Amino acid sequence: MLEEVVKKEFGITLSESTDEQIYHALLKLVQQRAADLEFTGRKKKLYYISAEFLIGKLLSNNLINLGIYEEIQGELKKIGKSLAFFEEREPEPSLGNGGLGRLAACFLDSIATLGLSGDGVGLNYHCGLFRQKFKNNKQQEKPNPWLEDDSWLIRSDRAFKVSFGDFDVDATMYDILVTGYGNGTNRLHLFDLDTVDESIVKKGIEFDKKYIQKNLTLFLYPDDGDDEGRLLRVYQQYFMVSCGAQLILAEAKERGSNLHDLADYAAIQINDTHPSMVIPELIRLLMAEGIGWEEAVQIVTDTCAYTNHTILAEALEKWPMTFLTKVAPTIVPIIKRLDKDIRDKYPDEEVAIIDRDDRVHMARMDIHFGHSVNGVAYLHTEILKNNELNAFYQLYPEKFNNKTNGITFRRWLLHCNHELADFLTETIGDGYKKNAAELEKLLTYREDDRVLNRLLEIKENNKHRLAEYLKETQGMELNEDSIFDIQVKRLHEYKRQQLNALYAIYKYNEIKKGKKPVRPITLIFGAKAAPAYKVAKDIIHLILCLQQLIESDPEVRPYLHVVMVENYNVTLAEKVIPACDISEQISLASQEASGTGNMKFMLNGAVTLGTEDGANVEIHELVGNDNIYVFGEDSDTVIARYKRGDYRSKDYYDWNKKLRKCVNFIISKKMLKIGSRKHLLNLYNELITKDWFMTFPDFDAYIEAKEKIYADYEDRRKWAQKMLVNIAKAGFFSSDRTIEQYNEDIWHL
Ligand code: 26V
Repeated sequence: MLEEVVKKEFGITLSESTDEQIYHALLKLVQQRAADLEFTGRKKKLYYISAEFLIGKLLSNNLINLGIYEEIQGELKKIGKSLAFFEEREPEPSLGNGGLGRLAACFLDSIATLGLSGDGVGLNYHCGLFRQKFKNNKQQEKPNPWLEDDSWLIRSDRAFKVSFGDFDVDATMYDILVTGYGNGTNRLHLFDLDTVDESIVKKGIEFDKKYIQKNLTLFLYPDDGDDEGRLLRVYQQYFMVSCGAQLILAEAKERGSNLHDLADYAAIQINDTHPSMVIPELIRLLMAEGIGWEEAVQIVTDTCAYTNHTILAEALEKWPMTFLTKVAPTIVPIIKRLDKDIRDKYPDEEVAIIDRDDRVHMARMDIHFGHSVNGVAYLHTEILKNNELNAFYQLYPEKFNNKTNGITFRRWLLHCNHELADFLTETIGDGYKKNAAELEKLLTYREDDRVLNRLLEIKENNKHRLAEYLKETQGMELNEDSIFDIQVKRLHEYKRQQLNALYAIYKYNEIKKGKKPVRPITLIFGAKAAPAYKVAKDIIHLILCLQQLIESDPEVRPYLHVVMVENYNVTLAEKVIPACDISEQISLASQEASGTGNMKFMLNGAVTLGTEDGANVEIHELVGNDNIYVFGEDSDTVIARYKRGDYRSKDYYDWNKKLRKCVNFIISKKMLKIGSRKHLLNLYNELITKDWFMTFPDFDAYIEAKEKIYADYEDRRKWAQKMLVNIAKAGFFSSDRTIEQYNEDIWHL
């Protein structure tokens, strides 16, 4: 198959080809095959508009989806090459920060797999999320360019003009083909400017934020640290939605729409508030086509739907009107008129679009002028309805619905865990690949020692693979006989990596006292902190200092190992997740909207140690009490305490000696010898004076839960049964299920 491509492209045989020629041929082959399978002739199309698509590497997934993985592997083997070599060579497009972006990528896979016509709409960042380096136990950020001459991007001939306040730009649209598993192909449209200039990057990831023509799509959005960065984000957002809206209208017309009937031709899913300006932009464009105000507003409302991904107040975007006036003056009168309409109808200040400080509340605009509002897990949607968005729920109960997140099993099982996938196929047939609910067939093997032993063996093999990989790439020495207890996700206080770090301190002290664990424990962390998020960086510092301390302590090191992997990204996740014994999902109850890592771990046979938060609640319900370890205060307790506003971490610190000892350790002599006084002291003070995400109240329960799960791990047969139940029950978390529900309830494709 590849043989023909190199012949056509280079006029040579495969064995004569260089690695670069083979890589080029692989991309070409996939793109030709995928293009042949494009969905055409459909009336209605979904546009999933999102500032982030954390797609990860695409080669293997595309080969799997196109059903040619084995064949290509064989063809390469014949000439003495491995597919793995080319997988490693492919740069990762890290076009997202975390969960929200990765979800968008899983959704694109499922949309195509289900045979639905739906495209992604986003931005072509030249540098994805920064590459993380550790130096002196601190995080450093480096640019992460991913574009090469040979890449998945295809330059399209669509071009759009976008008018900002002070100048116009000409946008170019690039496409990435999105293959479905055994089905057709959609597209991910990424907009860009030809004038973007990678040479303006200075030290680290700093760059001149003023010169929009040169920097607009240079980076995945920079953090909210300064006003210039925030303004650039608004430029990015308006650029994305203006291009997107023009594309949507042009394509709808091409499919036969007269725009009055736009909602019969297009569904737009707004992924969090980053694309919210698409609402006023579409209204503007429809009015420019001669449609009146009221009708234009109704058309847009019927077409758009909004997904909320977080209840964290700082993530609910509110843009100063001054920003919008500078960036997108043509939509300002529209936003003002929408605000006036709402104020005339509902006198409640809480639901107004523009507040008294002249800030535009993007989520409020989405809820009023979209027909659907969804949360991303059962608990999250309930919290939105009853708390955060209650005023809106009162107005529009019919708009609110839940869509529990999911993950694509193609990437998170078939691709990342070949051995498990093959064993499942041998055991229950391969129906589960298309219909994830069939994983439940595994339950009949609950008492089958051969199956249970094989699950343990596969886990061991995956631990071995991870150990080899980390040794080779990061110089780490993992003990493969230890328990792999893993917490990988963005660094955020609400996710409470600091709680896990306090446990490491606790265990360290116990071992020092002579209380050695039955089996060695390896606590694995992986996390990037937003560059301007100080406390998050202090927590990374703490973990890295603990790593160094324990590494150099021969008394403790044989029993406890703390490792923080560098530059945790999708590619690393694909190696870490299959190797996990214990999946740490320990966010403060009520704060993690859903989580999707929890689902990936479960599917790969890890057992969850978690709070009753996000989708953990649903995991708990599915696997039952015997197959998950749940601890900590519940969301009602936490929400009530936030409402009362009477949490004082110092009280817990004063009362709880065990806790106090661990917290004090952060600024102990041993630690200050290794780490920075400033950062460790900051973190210590943060915890005893604020601890906004309430780690202290859950401390004792967490330690108890950890000890219990480690003890239970020793009954290997029972543990294997827990693994089996987790895998068997993971079917619900296939993003195919999630997408079917979006389509059924919201999109109606
Ligand atoms: C906020 C910000 C603010 C600073 C600049 C960068 C930035 C980027 C993204 C966001 C919004 C983050 C929202 C988010 O990722 N939510 C996650 O969504 C997942 C998919 O629904 C869900 O599983 C996670 O629980 C939720 O935290």
